[in-house]
Amino acid sequence: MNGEKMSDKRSKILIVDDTILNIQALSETLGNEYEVFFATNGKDALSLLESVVPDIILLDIMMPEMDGYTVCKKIKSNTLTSSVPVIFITAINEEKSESEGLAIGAIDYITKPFSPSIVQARVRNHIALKNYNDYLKNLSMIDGLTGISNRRYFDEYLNQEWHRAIRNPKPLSVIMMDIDFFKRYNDTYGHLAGDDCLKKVAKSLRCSVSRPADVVARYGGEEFICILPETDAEGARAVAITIQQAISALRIPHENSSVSNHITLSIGIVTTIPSPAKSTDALIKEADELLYQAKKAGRNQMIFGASTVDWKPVEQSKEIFIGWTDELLTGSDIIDIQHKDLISRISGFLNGVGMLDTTAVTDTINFLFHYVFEHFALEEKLMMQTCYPDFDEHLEQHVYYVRYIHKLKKNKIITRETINSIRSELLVWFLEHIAKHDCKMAKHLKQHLMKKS
Ligand code: GH3
Ligand code: MG
Ligand code: MG
Repeated sequence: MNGEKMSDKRSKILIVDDTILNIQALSETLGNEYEVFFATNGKDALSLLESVVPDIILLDIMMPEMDGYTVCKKIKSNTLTSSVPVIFITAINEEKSESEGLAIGAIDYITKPFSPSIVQARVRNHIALKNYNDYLKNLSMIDGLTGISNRRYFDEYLNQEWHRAIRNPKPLSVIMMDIDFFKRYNDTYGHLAGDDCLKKVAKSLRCSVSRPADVVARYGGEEFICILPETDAEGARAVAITIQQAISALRIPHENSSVSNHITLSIGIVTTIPSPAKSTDALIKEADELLYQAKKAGRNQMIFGASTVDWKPVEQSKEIFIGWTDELLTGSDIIDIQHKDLISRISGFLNGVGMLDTTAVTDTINFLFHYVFEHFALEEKLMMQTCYPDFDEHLEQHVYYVRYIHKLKKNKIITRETINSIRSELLVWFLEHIAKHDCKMAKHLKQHLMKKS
């Protein structure tokens, strides 16, 4: 668990104010005791928060473009920053403004001109309270027997890393593990020995993951789980092999195991690129199913997921067949025709890309992106005309893809990475989008037509 001791380092404060003089005055008041960060507008503050999570935020209300209330709402709705206390520090000395500020999640409200000693005291109290809350939260997130993170912590951490990966697309891997024939172990050596074995396994797992962001947790009785953020299938495979070797090296005798004379694990591994169309529940379910397959196939082995993305450079990979299947039919002719056409063009392009020169590749990609935008526009028009109730949700997905494409297009030179991205992220997302969201939309369109006729 990433729990730093409370007194190890200076607490961090973020000051957000459009008046430099205010920032200066607050920095002088607090700079000795804390590490101070600042931003002069809401947008900069939010982008700073993507890399630094402070212990407290002092937030002005009246700022051009984005006011303090909006900034506060965004901070509170982001899982990475929702627990950071926000204090409004403002010239608006009105009851209504204060109660609104507190209602959207601020912990305190200080009016300007402020008294330095009162600001110091309030900030100190709120940080102490936050540290204590964090401490209690950490306690409730550690497994009592093994001392590693528990399932609660894992669920929260997975959720956090999942959303981080959606904002900044990167693969994420999960390894699910279960001790083989552990009931027999208890029956043979007793429950206390069983507990001791679980502790040894947990310690060994913890030593097998090396990156600071990797987390190992006890998921249930003799079941463990590991999350590897920013890790592709190759990386996850390497970690799983290290784990299996480490457990084997423990040489914990298990004379009644049918697969070995010492303790072994069965393992399920999934790698995915998180997107709004997918869910953490589905990811865990898949890992669990793979683990079950490993058990069925004889235990003491690892099985990888089918959705595991092939992350190798395009030149090394086999021909990819991404064809149309009738499962993708939405029931709306015009949309189906475009989907079929798009998929066949993208698939044809990806398979033939090795034979094209740079200009042809660039032209084709630009054409395809343009086609996708046109197609989205058509869907959006149909949804609007028919008052589709889930329009917002659908539009959000389109916006996500459009942003992603714009990001790809920013690189003027098409690289192998761009092609890989299209192949392993964008296309996979499109197929999921069609299967889930477009089919739902088409159903609505059909009902709408029937009502009209
Ligand atoms: P499989 O290879 O199919 O996983 O078989 P298994 O025996 O490991 O699985 P099963 O689910 O049948 O049994 C799990 C056992 O793990 C039963 C339970 O007594 C034991 N167990 C679960 N939690 C603890 C614990 O905290 N301490 C001890 N000593 N044993 C535990
Ligand atoms: Mg078991
Ligand atoms: Mg769509």
